[in-house]
Amino acid sequence: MEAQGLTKPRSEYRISAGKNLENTFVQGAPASDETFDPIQKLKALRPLPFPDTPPEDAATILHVSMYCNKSFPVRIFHALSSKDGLNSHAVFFKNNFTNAHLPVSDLELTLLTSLIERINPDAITFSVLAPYVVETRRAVAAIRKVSDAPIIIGGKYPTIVPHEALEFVDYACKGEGELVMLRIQERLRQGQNFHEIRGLWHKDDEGNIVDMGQEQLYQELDDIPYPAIGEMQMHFIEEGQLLETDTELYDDEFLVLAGRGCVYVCSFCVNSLLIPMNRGNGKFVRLRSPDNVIEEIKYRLDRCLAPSLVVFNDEIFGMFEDWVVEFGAKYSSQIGIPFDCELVPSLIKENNVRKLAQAGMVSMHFGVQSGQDQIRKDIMHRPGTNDDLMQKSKLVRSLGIQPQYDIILGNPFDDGNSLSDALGLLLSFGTPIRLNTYKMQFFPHYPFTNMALEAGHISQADVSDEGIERATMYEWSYRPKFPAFSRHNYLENCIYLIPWTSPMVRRLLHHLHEKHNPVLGFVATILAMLRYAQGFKGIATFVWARRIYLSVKLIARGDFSTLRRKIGEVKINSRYSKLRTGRMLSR
Ligand code: B12
Ligand code: SF4
Repeated sequence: MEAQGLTKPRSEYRISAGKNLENTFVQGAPASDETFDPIQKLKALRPLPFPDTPPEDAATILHVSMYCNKSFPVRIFHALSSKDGLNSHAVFFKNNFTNAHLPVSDLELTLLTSLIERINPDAITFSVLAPYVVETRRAVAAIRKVSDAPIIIGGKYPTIVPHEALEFVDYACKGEGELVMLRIQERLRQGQNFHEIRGLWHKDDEGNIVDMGQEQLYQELDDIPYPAIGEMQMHFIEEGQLLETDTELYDDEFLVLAGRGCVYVCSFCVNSLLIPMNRGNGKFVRLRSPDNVIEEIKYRLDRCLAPSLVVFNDEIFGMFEDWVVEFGAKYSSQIGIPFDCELVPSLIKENNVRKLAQAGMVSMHFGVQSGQDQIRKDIMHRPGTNDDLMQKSKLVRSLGIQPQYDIILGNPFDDGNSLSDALGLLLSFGTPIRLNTYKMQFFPHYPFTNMALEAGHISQADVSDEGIERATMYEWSYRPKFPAFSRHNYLENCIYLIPWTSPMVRRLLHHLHEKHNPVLGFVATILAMLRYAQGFKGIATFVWARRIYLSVKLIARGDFSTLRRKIGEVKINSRYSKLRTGRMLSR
């Protein structure tokens, strides 16, 4: 570790966020005379349908999602508030387009504030992740000019630094929010403020921050309503327009969470903070029942126009055998479309994957993250060795599942040797290969960020709200480096090139894996830039050149059914391109 510029033992980088600020806040306590029971309420709301019309004379609540049309929390809260009899609206203020987010324009701010003037909400909530703090501040400042409604923020950003969020909003929710939201709704009905709610931080009359702790982790996930899809009063603002049609209806892939939580604490992931933060707060890993998940999928299938893939976004889908057996049987008999999921390679068990494959799983995210065991273990705090990864990859492919390997580049602890190992490992997985190349992000208080700061790889400016915004909005996926004569830089570009599997490119990559050659490294860099331009920039010439090439190949093979399918996909893609919901443009 010292060789990497790190002096402390591993566990010390994993401090829970805010620990160093202990005792600087006023300790608050939940209201002692509260008779309202949010758990009973949640259970009572569960069987209720989503109402068809807004209620008259009810309190109005507006939920704002920052940069995420798919936002699970905002869709869940819209369902929760509507079922609870409130006049609920959800605004999806901008979407997240990988590496190509669009900044908030003045016109879009006006669309938002005009909508708020029209709706005249009694409370406004925001769901915000760390990359969107700067734009959230702008939106809040604009809203303050047209509305006096209290503003409540939740999501990963305030969960980690609630005190910072209170610089610009009235209330900040630390942790999970369903029970908090039900209490807010009850207080709204009673015309009261939102002080003394467990999990909801605020300032007292002297301006001190009141630490309201965190709500328990809710265990019965089946009680929580499904995210609302295509329901009433959902508004979408993007590219200077306000749409009233839910973009999710047009997406051919839809995301589902069958559970919450993870068993690991990788240093670059939020779970390294959430797990210590939630000690003593209930089980962190929780699953919904298979029946409940299937019901949600049916609800979505009924609404979506051309669904073709279910994507389970859980961090550890398919880990428990009993669950997998029951889910597999029900999914294959009741749902006809394929699915994709994410499972940490160390948790892959042959039996489970076989059952999932039989149920319709066609691909699986497979986190490699680093090419060297020592970096993976000591710096990324992640389980698994290269040998283990090779075995698991073979197993998954032998069961007919396509692994989608994930690797993080831009890791400042990497060097030429570790990147060469990564290239070798990925080449050994063979072809065809799907690879997602992410760029390391430095989210505040994550152990990885603390390590990179201590080793001098990054500065505080990189961890500022603006620094995080820049990096995550425009460099979430790896962008090839140019020029790249150093072995370190061109090897990263070589890794980015792996999905191009023509024999010539493969030979080039194998050669560079073995030997340092800046000239061939330059050639690899140019190819990597072409791949980026074709995938992310969506440059029409590249996209169409590739389409024509594929069509000629399919015609030469006589594979007219695939050709027809691909043409259909292109038609749907272009028809709904404006409405598409922020996913990797490279697909
Ligand atoms: C599923 C997922 C996605 C999905 C859906 C995201 C979403 N907003 O729902 C997709 C694929 C679209 C996605 C995209 C992105 N993601 Co993502 N994603 C996740 C993942 C794996 C699970 C999150 C989730 O949906 N949980 C279930 C829901 C119900 O819980 P929740 O979001 O935590 O919300 C609860 C509380 O936070 C709270 N809450 C939330 N909002 C509010 C609002 C109020 C008013 C209240 C009271 C409470 C409250 O209550 C909710 C319910 O209990 C997390 C990892 C993790 N463990 O959280 C990463 C994670 C959230 N993603 C992350 C990132 C960076 C992104 C992207 C920026 C990537 C990119 N450049 O494209 C985008 C941004 C999208 C956005 N603007 O939200 C980071 C955020 C880092 C940070 N410190 O903020 C995470 C934490 C992963 C990580 N690297 O550590 N993501
Ligand atoms: S295994 Fe995945 S979800 Fe779990 S802590 Fe590591 S990166 Fe996060």
